This record gives sequence, structure tokens and C-alpha cells, in this order.
Amino acid sequence: MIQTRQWQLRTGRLLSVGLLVVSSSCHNLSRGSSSSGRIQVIPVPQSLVLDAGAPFVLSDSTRLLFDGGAEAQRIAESLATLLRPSTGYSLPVLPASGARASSAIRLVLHPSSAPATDESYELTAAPTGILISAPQPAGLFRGVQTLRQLFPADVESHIGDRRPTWTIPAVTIQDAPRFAWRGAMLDVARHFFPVKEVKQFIDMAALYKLNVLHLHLADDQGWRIAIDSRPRLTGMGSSTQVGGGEGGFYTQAEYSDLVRYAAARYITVVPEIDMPGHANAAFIGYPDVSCGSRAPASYSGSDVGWSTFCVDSEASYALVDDIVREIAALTPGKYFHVGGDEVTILTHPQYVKFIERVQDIVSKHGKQMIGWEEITKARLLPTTIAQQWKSDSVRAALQYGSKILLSPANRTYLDMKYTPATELGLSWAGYVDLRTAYDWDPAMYLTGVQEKDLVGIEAAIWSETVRNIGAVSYLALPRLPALAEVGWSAQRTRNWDEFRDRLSAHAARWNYLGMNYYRSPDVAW
Ligand code: TNX
Repeated sequence: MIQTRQWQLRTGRLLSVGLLVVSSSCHNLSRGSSSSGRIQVIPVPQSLVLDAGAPFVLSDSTRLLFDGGAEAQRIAESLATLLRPSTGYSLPVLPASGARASSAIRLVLHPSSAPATDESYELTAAPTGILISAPQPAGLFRGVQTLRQLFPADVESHIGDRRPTWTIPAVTIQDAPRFAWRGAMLDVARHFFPVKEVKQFIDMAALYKLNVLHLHLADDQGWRIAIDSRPRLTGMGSSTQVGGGEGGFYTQAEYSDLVRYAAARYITVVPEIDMPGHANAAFIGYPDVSCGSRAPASYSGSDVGWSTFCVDSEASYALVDDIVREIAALTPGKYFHVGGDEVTILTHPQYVKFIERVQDIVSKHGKQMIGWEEITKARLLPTTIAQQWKSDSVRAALQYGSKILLSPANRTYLDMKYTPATELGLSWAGYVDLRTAYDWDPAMYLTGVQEKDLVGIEAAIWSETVRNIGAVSYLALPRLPALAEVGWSAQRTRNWDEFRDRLSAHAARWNYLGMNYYRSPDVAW
């Protein structure tokens, strides 16, 4: 069969070479030529060296061995949960100490001597087994996602007792993320997405090593999380969405369930309550805090910029305090996102006063503030993060020692149409085709903003036109994997032609996972 092999040169450049390799163990299980045993991992690892030896062969005698306590065990169990339904093998999960196995996948937590991040890992494949080792559980989990992609796409199936002979070429992978923050934002306010659908979105993010789920939990159209001390937020503010319809909200138990589901995949949930603008849904139940030009009533349109908290009213800050306190208590992550975008009806001093007060409230409840780039008008704490989306105004964050998260709409907004013909989505920032999402370097995006100033990048799906997970998926695939690689992989390892070649194998996975996707004409699917 034909395999494409990649060698990493000492310079770090990836070389792709198609060559004929006779492999007796490659069965006819792969679907189509594109997934036939080639290494098509996304995001591309920092270093991948193919060894000369024989491949690893998964079989009924393979055992999953863990070394590193309960979390390593849990990650091993999650690998077993992936492999058992697609193979029919028993794949027992056992502590490594004392276990004997002629064929093993070992997951080992151990402190690293090399400088490493929480998400670094090493993976080696040899005839006797696979070893994934990492200094932290997050790295083990990321390494397992690489292993998942080294298996054929059929690994995503639940076909049962197929008892395949899957091989993984002898390889050594050393990997670590370029950026600490690789996020995906989902707007659950313009349209509400039930817990089950958000979990599907988390699954998609986890496969591509993203580590932040930013939930846009409130906007003019809907309030989507229960606040016990302020029951009218959801009681009156959650019952519609763009275009009308039911809306909805998460109970605190449901939100906590999402937080746990994400955490099990080493994804941090960042909750956003957009304020002082984009807050009409809060004013329906609490009209005393509204200074909007319209009387508070439910809103199912898509205009922006018309609602605002009353910045001179103490009642506003009391409400914000209750909201931040309750959400902070439910959120183990370090961050609380306050929005802060598109406020057109406050004066500059009014806006600044509000953001600085809210920054204090967020700190008081033990979180670091994040806000859209407009917050750089205020005096920021060095721990605050400014999220760029439309201009270079975010550079003002640097004077406070604050870091920048890049979400340029013309690269990372997945609610932008792919082309003029895309049915879903908007186009105010232009069309974002696959290459536009992939082919850029965050460190070069803004003059005067260097790599060290960035925490990372985040993709965003605003949901004015997006009604369900099928639509989310269509907009996210294949651009989300492209952005995942922009955020994870070193710039020197990235190459557009090579990326779209690797990507072609992923559609077979998405089909098994029931994930809708756009057949970008740039890819030979
Ligand atoms: C701009 S991005 C917005 C959102 C919209 C989005 C639509 C940002 C901070 N504000 O309110 O939903 O454009 O693409």
C-alpha cells in the first residue's frame, strides 16, 4: 500500500514524502486512500520522527497500563472507552506496576527534566507497545488524542466486534503547545444550546487539543444561567432567542455538569456575562438597573449597542456582584469574562467607571477579568486579559502589563460565511474560508504585539444565524481544526498544503461522530 511518511529534519521543517511501503498488517479497514495508514495528526506535533523498526500492532492481548494514580487511570479508561466499541477487544486497564504484557499501551505521569508545559507529552510507538508520558495529566490526555488520530478513522466507530489489525508505525513524537490558551467560544445567548449539544461541541474541541470553552451566557436576547439570588434573570430573561422561539437556560447543576465534562477533557470553562451593553435580558426582571433607551422588554432581533446598565446606580453593582459571586463559585477556572463590547450609549468616563468597578468585583471573587478589546479604555490590572476582535485598539492593554487574547474576526470568527454562497452565517468581517482561518501567524497579526504579549487565540461562534449543533458543526468543521493548529503548533511546523492533505482524512472521523462539516473545495475529501 502507499503511505506518505513525514520526517522532521533537524531544522524542524517537515518533509512529506510519498513512498511505497509493503505492510502486511494494513488491513482493508481504512475508508478510502486518504486514511490509509498515513500520519495525519492535527494539530501537527512539534516533532515527529519515524523510526526504522516494525510497527505496533493493536490486538486482543493489548493491555492499557497506567502509572500515576487516579487521573492517569481515568485517562486510560477513557482510551479504553474509545477502543473497545470499535475493536471488540477487552483491553483491560491495569496499574503498570507488576503488570506483564507482551503488548501494552502505557500511560505514565512523571516529572519532566526538560522545560515543559502542563500539556506537553511524549509518545513513542514500537512493536512491544505505545508509551505516552507526560509531566501532568493534561499532557497525558493530549497525548491520547494524538494516539486516537494515529489509529485509522474507524477508531471512532461503534461497529463492535470487528477485531481489526490496526498498526501504528514506529515513531517518536515530542509535543507541546505554542500557546497556553486555545479557545472556542460558543454564543448560547442568541440561540440557546442544550447541555447535550454543548457537550458535542466540547468533544470536537477536545479532539483537536483546545483547552478553553468560552460560553457567552447572556446577551440582549437571553439570560442563560440560573442565579439563585436573582431568580428573575432566568425567570423573565431566558424565554426567547433571535427570531423568537423557546430560548432556555442552564440550571446551576447543568452548568456544573458542563464544567466537569470539560474539565475531564482538560478544558477550562470561561463564563461570559456581557456588560454594560448586550444586557437587555437582565433588565426585563431587574428594570431598575437599566439605562437603555428602550423600555426593557424581551428582544428577539439582532441589533447591537442599544442596551446598557445604569453606571451611576449602586443597584447595578449589587446585581453584578451577585452574578459574579455565584458564577465564580461554580467555576473552577481562573477567569471571568465581562464582555464590555459595543457600548454606544455611554460616555467614555461612564464606560471606564463601570469596567473598573466590575474589575474590582471580579477580583474580589477571586477571578481574573477578561473582556473584549474595548475594555482597554479602562485602567486594567496586569492579570486582566483583553480579547482582540476587530482592531488594534487592544494594544493599549500592554501599557498595563495585561496580556492579549487574539480573536480577529476576519480569521477566527466561525460565524462568518465561508463564501458568499454559504447559507448560514454573517459576513461583516468578510468571508473566512479554510485557508484564511489557517494561513496566518498570531505573532505577526498586530504590529507592536509580539508572541510574548499573547496568551493565545480563540475561535468564536456567534449564534444569530446558528440554531443547533448541526449548524455549529458545519461552521466549525473544518475551520476549528485549522485554528487549533494555529494555536498549538509551532509556526515552523505549519504548512497550508501539508495541512489540507492531513485534514482530508478527518472527514471519515466526523462522519462516524455524526458531525456535520463543510466540504471545503481546498481539500480532497
Ligand atoms: C460582534 S464580537 C459582536 C457580537 C456579534 C458578532 C457577530 C463582539 C465582541 N461583538 O455581539 O454577535 O459580532 O459576528
